[in-house]
Amino acid sequence: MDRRTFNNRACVAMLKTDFHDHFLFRVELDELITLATNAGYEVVEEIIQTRHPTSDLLFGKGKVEEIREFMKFQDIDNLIVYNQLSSKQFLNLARELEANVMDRYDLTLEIFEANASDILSLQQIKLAKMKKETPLLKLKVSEKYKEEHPFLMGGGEYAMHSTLKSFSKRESSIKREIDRMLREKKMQVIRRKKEGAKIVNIGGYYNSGKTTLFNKLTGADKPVSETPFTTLTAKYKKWLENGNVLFVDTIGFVIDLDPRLLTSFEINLIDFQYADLQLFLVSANEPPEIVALKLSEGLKILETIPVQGQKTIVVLNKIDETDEENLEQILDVTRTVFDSGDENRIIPISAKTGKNLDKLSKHISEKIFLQTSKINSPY
Ligand SMILES: Nc1nc2c(ncn2[C@@H]2O[C@H](COP(=O)(O)OP(=O)(O)OP(=O)(O)O)[C@@H](O)[C@H]2O)c(=O)[nH]1
Ligand SMILES: [Mg+2]
Repeated sequence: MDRRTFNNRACVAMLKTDFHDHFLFRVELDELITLATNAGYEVVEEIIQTRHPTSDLLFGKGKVEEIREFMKFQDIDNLIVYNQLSSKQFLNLARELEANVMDRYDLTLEIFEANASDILSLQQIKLAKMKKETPLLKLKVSEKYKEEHPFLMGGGEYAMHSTLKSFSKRESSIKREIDRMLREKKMQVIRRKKEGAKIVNIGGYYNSGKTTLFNKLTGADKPVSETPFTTLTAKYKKWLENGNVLFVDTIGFVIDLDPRLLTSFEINLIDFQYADLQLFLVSANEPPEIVALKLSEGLKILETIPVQGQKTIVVLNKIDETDEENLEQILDVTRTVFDSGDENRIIPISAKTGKNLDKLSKHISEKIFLQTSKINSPY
């Protein structure tokens, strides 16, 4: 479709395939709305259809017609879809609606792009976008080919093919550059570890206060904000209490994390893989069922990263914004979800006020140095 300018009014839409889901979809859709709003969209309407997906449009044909009418009438230019769209679905929806269509992955990349400042993040975003565009281009080429010249290729198709070729060339050169940076980063981390440094990774949901905690523990002054994905690039800094320990502040997780994000941002996994200890942050100023969901999903993601059996401490942050009763319930659900058999691996804190940071520090020390002495000890 032509590249006209779009306004910032948006519909968010979800195809709900689980007929019995009365809770999760709401959390997921709310998170999508938060992300969209933070990306600068004015979310005007949400549309949910419960059915099996269609291969052409994801939603049913009638529903798409309804969405089209609504968007036209309300002067809405953007459709943000929760579900992952295939190239075919994306192209068909964009044509049917004559609108800017994106899925959650595109939206996340858009936010990443707005926040990225370093070369590596920008290269990773560029590559992720190219990977996404290649199948679309291919689809367009094959459609045009079938439609116009069943036997011969016309000039337009040659142009498309040459675009594809130069696209894949650029893709490979960016990939090589990223690989080089990846190797460099790995070597740097390995060198630090050889020199005796212990690494503590601060992971968890976006906006859970990872950077606030990192700043408190290391004396750093990294930017902190309510905007999702404020932190895209990890930073290593010495612990104020013990210079042999390095903390890493990493990129945030989202619920139902798109696996493509994990592979595209491979460099971020290094911080998890080489850490001696994982701190996993979840905001405790939310209802217990949300905390439970975020925690179980987050721990599942951690399991997909081939970390080398390090210990995890679950840090329930922002307790200055929760009352005692809510915190008790949160502790209960956390114990159920994170059944480590060790009470000291669940620590409620406030990174902002500093509450319980001494307790957290004590357990960090114990966990890192105890682990090491066990490994070194012949007994
Ligand atoms: N009330 C309260 N707010 C906090 C606390 N810790 C962090 N915040 C606030 O939560 C927001 C997000 O904090 P960040 O430290 O940027 O969170 P993050 O996890 O690094 O976020 P991303 O980098 O976007 O993934 C900011 O507005 C902080 O001021 C806390 O203990 N209590
Ligand atoms: Mg951050």
